[in-house]
This record gives sequence, C-alpha cells and structure tokens, in this order.
Amino acid sequence: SLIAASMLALPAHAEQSCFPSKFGPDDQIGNLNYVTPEKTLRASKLIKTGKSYRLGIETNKNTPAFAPRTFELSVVQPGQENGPLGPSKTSYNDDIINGWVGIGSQLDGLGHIGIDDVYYNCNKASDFVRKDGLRKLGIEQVPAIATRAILLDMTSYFGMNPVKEGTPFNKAEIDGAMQKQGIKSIEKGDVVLFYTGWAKLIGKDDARYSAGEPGLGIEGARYLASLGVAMVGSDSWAVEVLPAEPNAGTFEVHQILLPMNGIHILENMNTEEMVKDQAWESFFTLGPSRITGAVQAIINPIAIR
Ligand code: UVW
Repeated sequence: SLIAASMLALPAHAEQSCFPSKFGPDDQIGNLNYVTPEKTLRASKLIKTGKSYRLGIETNKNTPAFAPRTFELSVVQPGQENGPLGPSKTSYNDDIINGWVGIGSQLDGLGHIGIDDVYYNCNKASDFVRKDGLRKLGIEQVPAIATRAILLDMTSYFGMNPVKEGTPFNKAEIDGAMQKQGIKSIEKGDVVLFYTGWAKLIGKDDARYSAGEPGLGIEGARYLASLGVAMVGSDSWAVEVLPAEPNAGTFEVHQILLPMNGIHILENMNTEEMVKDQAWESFFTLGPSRITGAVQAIINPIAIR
C-alpha cells in the first residue's frame, strides 16, 4: 500500500521486489488517478484574478542538461530549392528536433526510473522497454491534468536565494514553509512545486547549476507520497537534493516518487513570477505531447489564479 511503501527503510529496493499500483494491475498513471472531475472543479474555484503563468523555460542548444543530453533545432525549407511553390508562391518552414526529450522543462513519466529494472506497478523492463518506445507507461498515457498546485517558497523559508546546493527538504521544512505561507494542507491529487531560486543560475553559472541543487529529501518524498500528491516539481533539473543525503542511493528520491508511488516529476519549472505574486495556491493545467512510447516530455504547464 501507499503507506507501507512510504515507510520503507533504505535501500528502497531491498525490502520488496516490486510496487503494485493501488489503482490496480492495469494502472499506468499512478496518482494522476486522484485528479478526478470533482478535484478539477474544486481547483478551478482557486481562480480569482484570471492571471496565468507559464511554467516552461525556453529550451535550446544552450540549455544545461544532465549529461550526455543535448538538443538541437534545425529549420528547413523542403522542396523549395528553386524558390517558393506554385503560382501563389507559397513558402514554408518546417523544423526538426535532434535532441533528447529530457531537457529544459520536462515531465518525467513513470517509465523513466526503475528499481533494479522493475518499474511502476511491477512492470519489468524486459516486458515493456523497447528501442522504438515503451510498450507501457509511455507519456501518451498521461491524461488531461487540471488540478490544484501548491507553491512552496523555500528561499523565504531558508532566508537565502538561491537555496544552497545539498539542502534537503524533508517533513519539517515542507511543513515549516506551508505554515509560513499560510497553506493549511496538501491534499490528494495536488501538484507540489518547490521554488528554490536555482533556475536563476541558468546561463549565469551553468556549471554550478548542473553540479548539484537544493531539493526534496528521502523523508520529504515519502511524506508527500503519504499525502497522495499527483506530481512534484521544482525550478531545478532533478527536483531532488544533490549531493544526496548520507546513505541515500542514486536518484533515490526519483525512485520513491516514480516506481514506488506513481508520482510524476516536473523539472525546471519557472515559478519566479508566481513567487513575486505570492500565488501559493493555483489552478494548474498540463496536457503533454502524446508521443507514443516516450519516456519524458518537454512541457509548459500553465498555472492560473
Ligand atoms: C535523471 O534522473 C537521470 O534525470 P532527470 O533529473 O532528468 O529525471
């Protein structure tokens, strides 16, 4: 169960061979199941001013990415070697991406991270991971998402901006930030976004940006899982604290969220303007690209309050 999984001791994979979904053996979307029409309707009542925020950062060849990821865009004019086409002289541009999907503002799908080759809902890599796309847990499974977002300003909580790399956010820090901001509770199906100031380093100090980050710790990840959140995001490239906490495994916070609890991850979310406006609670919506069998998606969620 959720609670049992969230209370496991380290290392994650030693205690249990796999983590069945609490939504049944066919489930491929995890806690996004909590984003019901009722949840969406309640979240929509948070819209008070009508101001919208785009959470995506720009993505281009200079966007710092987890090595060896790269990104390149080419614009082409096919069939126009002899000039524009036909009597109305139609000209057109197409474009080709030659790059990795896990770059810039991105959604980590449930097929991204496993524990010893076993993924969310006990799916073994050998059963669903194929070179031309995942046969299960692909990004195309992600439903239309419209729910409540909670924004936690960790720069205000810690009194530093950016928050220093290696600073973990666990239950005390999450509850403390909530209390400081007057947020009463985190509920099932919510999106929790951390603001750390880390994204401000992009283009200014990419080496520092990529070498570490403040972020979610092991206990904090289990805590959010126990509350039934649908997704967790941050203005950093991995959401989780790096260097990791003592005794933590490799990207173990990713493991707690994705394969163990079916919680999608949102990376490089630009919440700078929301923080300025103190938009701590908002209506959040996302419809990622539906590339069949994709592991991740480049995204631009919208928050409205
Ligand atoms: C890894 O965890 C490997 O990458 P990302 O932070 O993009 O999910």
